[in-house]
Amino acid sequence: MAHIHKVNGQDYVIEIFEDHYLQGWKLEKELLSKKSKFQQVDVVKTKSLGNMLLNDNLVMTSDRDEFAYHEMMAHVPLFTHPDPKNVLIIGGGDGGTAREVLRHKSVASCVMVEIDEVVVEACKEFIPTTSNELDNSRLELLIDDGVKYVAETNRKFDVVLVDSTDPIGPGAPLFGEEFYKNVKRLLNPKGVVVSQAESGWYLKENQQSLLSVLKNQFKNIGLYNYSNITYPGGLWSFSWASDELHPIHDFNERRVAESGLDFKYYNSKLHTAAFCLPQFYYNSIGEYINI
Ligand code: SPD
Repeated sequence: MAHIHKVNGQDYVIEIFEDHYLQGWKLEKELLSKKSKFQQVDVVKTKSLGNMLLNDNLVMTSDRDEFAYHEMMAHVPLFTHPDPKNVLIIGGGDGGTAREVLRHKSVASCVMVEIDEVVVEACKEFIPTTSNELDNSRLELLIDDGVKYVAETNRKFDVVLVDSTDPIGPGAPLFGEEFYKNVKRLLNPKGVVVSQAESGWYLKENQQSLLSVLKNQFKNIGLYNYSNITYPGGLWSFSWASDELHPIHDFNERRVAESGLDFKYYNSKLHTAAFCLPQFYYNSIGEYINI
């Protein structure tokens, strides 16, 4: 069951974050509540943000602002890599990241490894905004453990996107050393891995730990930010790690215009600007990054 709280006679779906912060949205309807093998999965309809997916009572995506996260996760690496053909998504069961990846014509194949089938089915039924490309013929959707997949596969990828939950439950190993050693092994020489990297407002220790893991494996390390409504603190981050590719020096903004794609959040100016961080970020994670 989602956490529902009554205020002034109205029901709100709430997220209690790390025992010290609570945020909520006026509830219109509970659409699904299911305990999977891995986590509690809920979909609710809210008044202001449309349908919303929560895993273990933490908001994962909402109709209203999902585009910001998924566009920034996919297009920054895909417009930097000179010719991204093979993409791997770890997690991403709502389908939003795959949807954005598949808009790139160069992408011949996208493998997505999601551990929880209940999340995929829930989004297919109730969140078509994100899940509408999950049946695309260029997408190979595997219901499997991403940690195991990267340890065992011999396939090679140009871009790996780690679209994980928070580092608790099934998401925890996706922030660890072993996982990234394997990711590095399956990247092509110009390969890049972009990961959801939590927030510098409330979760700086998570960012420090993820970036120190990446710094042990890769040469070019960076963090870039975007703003959203649903995640605690509003300002959220992605990490960048690659041995060869630099997200600013290797970015050719003409490719964005030439792609003919239109966006709701991403654009070529933001691509570069997103890597400029507030000073408190540099104070916290400056020692791990060189972009
Ligand atoms: N605190 C929420 C962080 C969740 C990040 N991943 C969301 C998945 C969206 N595709």
